[in-house]
Amino acid sequence: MKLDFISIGEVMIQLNAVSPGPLRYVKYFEVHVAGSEANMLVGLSKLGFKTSIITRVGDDEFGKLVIGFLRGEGVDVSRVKIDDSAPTGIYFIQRHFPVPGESTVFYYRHGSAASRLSPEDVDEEYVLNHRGVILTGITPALSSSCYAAVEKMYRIAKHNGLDIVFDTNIRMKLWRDALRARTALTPFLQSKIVFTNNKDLEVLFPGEHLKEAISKILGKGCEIVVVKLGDKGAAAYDSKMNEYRIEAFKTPIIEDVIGAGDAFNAAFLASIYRGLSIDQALLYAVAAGALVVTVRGDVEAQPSWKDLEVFLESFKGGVVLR
Ligand code: KDG
Repeated sequence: MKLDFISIGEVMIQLNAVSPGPLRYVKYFEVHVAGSEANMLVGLSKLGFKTSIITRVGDDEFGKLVIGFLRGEGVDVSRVKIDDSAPTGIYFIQRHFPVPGESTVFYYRHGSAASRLSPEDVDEEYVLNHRGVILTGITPALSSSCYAAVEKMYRIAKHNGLDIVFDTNIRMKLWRDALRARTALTPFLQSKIVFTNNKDLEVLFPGEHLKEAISKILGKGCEIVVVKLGDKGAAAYDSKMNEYRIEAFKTPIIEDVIGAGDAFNAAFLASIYRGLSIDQALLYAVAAGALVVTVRGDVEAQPSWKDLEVFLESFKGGVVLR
């Protein structure tokens, strides 16, 4: 029996500021395990899918935490390598400053174990044991060997008819240069489902109208493009360029918005692979995103199907929208 989804990427220790404001005044940090690809896999696992990750962690306490945490969330960690010559990456989150309601990430991941991922870590036979691969624009930015590893996974999936899901996830703090990001990531747009946002589309298709950019991605053979609009909700486009829109739920608490996009992706994918419509998938996706912003940490508030139903029920009789 095939597993459902596999991904490749860095899983880090997230040190989330317990109090809002500039980090230099923060006295306490809360420890979480996070990373966009792992977040999506955990989200899918909570929704009943079988997931696996390819990554590297350091031979340190944080590496042990990452492995134990992912295993506990049901992600297969048999392809996580322990590297004794580089540490597990960490990053900090500053909350509600300088923009209330927003969070800022500060990476301490240069030279980390995961930045040494390489094509040797991508075991073809193991990848082929899955139905789909999930890739993001983060891992290719970490190093040239990471780029080559992602490229290998993409090629294996393409040649063997696995579904490819790609989130553009452009982190300019990692790429530094828009042209570098555009050149590196454009080939991955030939995926079955592409998640993106307006900022990333501007990097990938500079100066082009949003709809033109989307139709170019669909023209590459992509079946669904999803544009995440943060607190404005999301829009999706199918291969005939039909548009589906949803507004975001207004949550009474915003602790930390980081990770909401990954929870959104997981719920959207889980719904599509369960055979639900794009409209229904968008509804579950914004619900999952809304839940994640209510807590610190990217994955702790990711929902099960039951949680999604309870959440939606609480909005019945008039969906409260932003
Ligand atoms: O999507 C959330 C991620 O951005 C966060 O957990 C950190 O993976 C991360 C990254 O590379 O920015």
